[in-house]
Amino acid sequence: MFCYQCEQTIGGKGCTKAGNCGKDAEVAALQDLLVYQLKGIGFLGNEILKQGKNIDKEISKFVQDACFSTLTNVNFDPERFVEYLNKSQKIKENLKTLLGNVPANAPECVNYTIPASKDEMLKDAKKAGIMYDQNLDMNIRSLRETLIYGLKGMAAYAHHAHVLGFYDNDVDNFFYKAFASTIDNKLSVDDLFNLIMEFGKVNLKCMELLDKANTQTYGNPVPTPVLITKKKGPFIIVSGHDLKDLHELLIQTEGKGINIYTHGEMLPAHGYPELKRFKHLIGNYGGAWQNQQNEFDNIPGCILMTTNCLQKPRDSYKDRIFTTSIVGWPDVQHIREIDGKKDFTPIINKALELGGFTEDEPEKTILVGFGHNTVLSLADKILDAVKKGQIRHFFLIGGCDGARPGRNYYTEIAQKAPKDTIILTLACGKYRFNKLDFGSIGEFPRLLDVGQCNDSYSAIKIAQGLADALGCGINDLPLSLILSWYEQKAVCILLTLLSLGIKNIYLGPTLPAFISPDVLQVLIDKFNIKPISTADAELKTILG
Ligand code: FS2
Ligand code: SF4
Repeated sequence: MFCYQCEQTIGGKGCTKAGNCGKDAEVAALQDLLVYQLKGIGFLGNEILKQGKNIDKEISKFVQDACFSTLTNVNFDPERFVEYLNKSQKIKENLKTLLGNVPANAPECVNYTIPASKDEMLKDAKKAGIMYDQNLDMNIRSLRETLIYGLKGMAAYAHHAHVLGFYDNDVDNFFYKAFASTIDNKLSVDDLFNLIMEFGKVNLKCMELLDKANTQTYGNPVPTPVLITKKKGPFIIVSGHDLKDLHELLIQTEGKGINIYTHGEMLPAHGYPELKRFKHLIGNYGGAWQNQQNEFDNIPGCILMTTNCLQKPRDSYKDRIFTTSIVGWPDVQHIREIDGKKDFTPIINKALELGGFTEDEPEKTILVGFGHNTVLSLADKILDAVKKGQIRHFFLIGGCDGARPGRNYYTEIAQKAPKDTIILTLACGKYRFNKLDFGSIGEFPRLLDVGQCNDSYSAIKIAQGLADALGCGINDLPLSLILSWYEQKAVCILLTLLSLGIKNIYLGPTLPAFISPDVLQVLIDKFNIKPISTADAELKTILG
């Protein structure tokens, strides 16, 4: 196997025997073959779109869900990948029929046929590996892989919008064009770079679509205190990013005496009016994803994983963790959607059987709910505070959390940011500091939780809104972006920020292994992107 798509890739170079994430060589091979199939589907879809024909939404949904399934910490179940691979072949055949004649010079993946058995699939997967073509120019490989990882992130956002009934043709169609481009040997380094910038803009549309889907379905998030301590009684912890799964579970558990806790990236759900009205959405449990094995150990309740980030479940809780949607782990109970409905009865019964926590802990809360609607409704007051010198600077400290020790940098920079600065945060990296007391500046809390990584659109909208009000560009705002990355959603967000011309981003804890030295130099030259150093040095550079 060879995989270098995430930040914890072994030795900062690539996972070759097994993934640090828990992905084994078999699943890695099946994922490679699935991406190979998506490239073939991309070629056919792109040719169909060039003919002016439409592609069925269900096919686009499959492309995006299959792509999402290969994102880090989502699906580790080989049998589910065999299902995706078999379905991908049917879709290829459908697209060939829709296209009519397949061009004679079509790449090999277009005419490849998935074999009948998993063993044969595993043999074929070798030619689908990232490093299979040893002669490929390293910059071309770097840009192709960057585009594919961006697509994996965008697939996650598109998936969440689709489940709420929101689609965008430009977003759906771009998947075909982009996958086709990754097998087009005519494209130069410059062509691929331009395509990646185009991708960034399309991803902005996708994030806007998801924002619309979430806020039109559940209302605009509002500032909300969230309990972070335990309450007596049976419970289910809901992790991942999918608001619809959480909503459905809240409906099915109402009146049953079960408390629902959010976990990880589900924390911002407490701010949505249509979710917070459920009284049994009781609080938030634990910290960021990489602590789950300790935090779920032997708990007297259940866990529902709606998306990434899943780690290998310990035996002590394997019987009480459930997956749904794209997520999977072999031998872990999976709740499927049947005829548009999910039946959560097995997890509900298990939570009642386990009995839950036996006593209440003394209460503590944190505050969430500072999406673009709330923050921009305060824009006049914020700008007034800036003009009066009460707010000197804004820091957006956001992105993924992870296990590397170097990530303490993010805690340190938040703690050392002077008292006349505001910290905006989003995604699971916030758990490094979101339980600390930062105080307030007048009526504004100094720490504003904008939402999930899926809400990066909100942060862009806030920055744009403040820039418009001040009559300047985003790069001229007293704002610094200090980002942490781990998986491929962070890749797509970074590409969107770059496509908007945003400069001087600090990125850590390490730089992606799939970015070649030449590509990195272009990013430095064009965007002045900087690897993080130390909190003290950064604060000195930023604040002077
Ligand atoms: Fe965090 Fe993990 Fe949100 Fe990422 S929960 S690192 O995949 O999606 O951010
Ligand atoms: Fe390694 Fe990350 Fe790939 Fe897992 S997803 S195999 S940790 S590079």
